[in-house]
Amino acid sequence: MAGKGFLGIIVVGLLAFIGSTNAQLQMNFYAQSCPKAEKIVQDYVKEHIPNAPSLAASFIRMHFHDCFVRGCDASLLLNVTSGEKNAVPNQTIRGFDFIDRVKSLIEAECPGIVSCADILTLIARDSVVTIGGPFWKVPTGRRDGVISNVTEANNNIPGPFNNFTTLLRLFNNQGLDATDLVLLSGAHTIGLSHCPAFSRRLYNSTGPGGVDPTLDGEYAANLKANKCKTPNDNTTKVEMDPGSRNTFDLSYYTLLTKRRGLFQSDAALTTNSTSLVLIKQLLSSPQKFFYDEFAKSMEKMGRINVKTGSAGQIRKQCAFVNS
Ligand code: HEM
Ligand SMILES: *[C@@H]1O[C@H](CO)[C@@H](O)[C@H](O)[C@H]1NC(C)=O
Ligand SMILES: *[C@@H]1O[C@H](CO)[C@@H](O)[C@H](O)[C@H]1NC(C)=O
Ligand SMILES: *[C@@H]1O[C@H](CO)[C@@H](O)[C@H](O)[C@H]1NC(C)=O
Ligand SMILES: *[C@@H]1O[C@H](CO)[C@@H](O)[C@H](O)[C@H]1NC(C)=O
Ligand SMILES: *[C@@H]1O[C@H](CO)[C@@H](O)[C@H](O)[C@H]1NC(C)=O
Ligand SMILES: *[C@@H]1O[C@H](CO)[C@@H](O)[C@H](O)[C@H]1NC(C)=O
Ligand SMILES: CC(=O)N[C@H]1CO[C@H](CO)[C@@H](O)[C@@H]1O
Repeated sequence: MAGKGFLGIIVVGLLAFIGSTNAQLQMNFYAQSCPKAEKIVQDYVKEHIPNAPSLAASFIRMHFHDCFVRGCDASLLLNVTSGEKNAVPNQTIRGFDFIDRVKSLIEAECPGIVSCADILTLIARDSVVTIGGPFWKVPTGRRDGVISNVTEANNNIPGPFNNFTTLLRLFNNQGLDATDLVLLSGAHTIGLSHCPAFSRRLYNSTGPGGVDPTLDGEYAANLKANKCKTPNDNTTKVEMDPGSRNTFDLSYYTLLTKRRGLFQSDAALTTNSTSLVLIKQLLSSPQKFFYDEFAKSMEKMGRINVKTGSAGQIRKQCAFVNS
């Protein structure tokens, strides 16, 4: 009896250990508990993203912002006063309602099983695939966080004015390296920005006419004439990769080498010799090399500080912690 009890304690202890500290993400985590979950996400994305391809950019960016603050735990999705959504970098994020609709479909299939963190991660991957971009593996089993803090978002999410040293520090803080920095920045091959992210390079820098001398002059003049016509324009949308903003290609890196990276943070990637070597390697390799390396970095990003086992919770609604 005593022996059995002792064994029982060990087993329970072991299970608790596996459940809390040592649980890992795994492929198709919901295979038993909600076998249709991943298919529901995929079907919804495949049906709706072709009508709104620009959302793919918003979702991969959301996933990035989520992971950089308290890990990939859907904290970004919480509607709380002074939450991450209020952080400066979040102010232009779109698509929260799309995520809520996917969550509702999954809740109808199997309530309380699938985390918002996994749903966001899957939506980001599937929407990029739907626009013809790279595929990456999404192991699942993330659980949702309960805290969303605007200060933490502002401190951890890199900004468009950051130099290479700062970018690398912020990536290193998340366990990502310079290779990940260069590859993940490649996501700027899709999507849109707004003038405040770069207009100081056009109006308030050290070159003639206030133009940033590290920015191609012709490009700068064009942006001033046709896009950000005043220093305070905060509404005009500007593609980071003009001409192919819905195509996940290598042209972002081509632009970097032509001094046409839009943000100082993009241009910064050419200021470090190791980083520049990688950019050139990407450009001299088939696009498949970029896709394969991008996939590795995305999978790594998707594992940042994930909550698994019994940590966190499975939110019923992505915008609110369970009451
Ligand atoms: C390296 C540091 C990074 C900085 C400083 C940065 C900064 C920015 C800024 C300022 C914008 C424009 C926001 C606006 O004006 O509306 C933007 C957009 C975007 N970022 Fe980044 N970003 C970084 C890394 C990443 C990463 C790692 C990803 C994803 C893997 C990413 C994906 C995107 C996408 C797709 C958009 C376009 C969003 C849309 O069209 O709605 N960025 N980023
Ligand atoms: C959460 O807030 C966003 C905007 O900040 C809004 O679009 C969305 O409807 C809100 N979600 C819920 C469930 O209230
Ligand atoms: C948010 O995070 C900051 C920085 O870690 C901390 O000082 C602050 O107390 C937090 N705010 C809340 C409401 O927890
Ligand atoms: C990068 O930016 C940080 C913060 O603004 C600054 O302290 C540092 O001196 C800069 N580093 C370089 C090499 O310019
Ligand atoms: C121009 O840059 C300086 C220094 O960065 C700053 O103090 C000033 O407010 C900026 N002016 C405008 C119009 O953005
Ligand atoms: C954008 O600019 C307008 C006019 O200059 C200003 O009223 C508004 O507050 C600005 N919005 C933001 C978010 O800064
Ligand atoms: C360039 O980046 C590497 C990481 O790839 C880093 O170790 C090195 O210190 C950086 N060099 C400079 C001058 O920032
Ligand atoms: C999409 C979203 O939630 N955006 C919010 C970003 O933060 C501002 C406040 O700074 C809110 O007004 C936006 O609703």
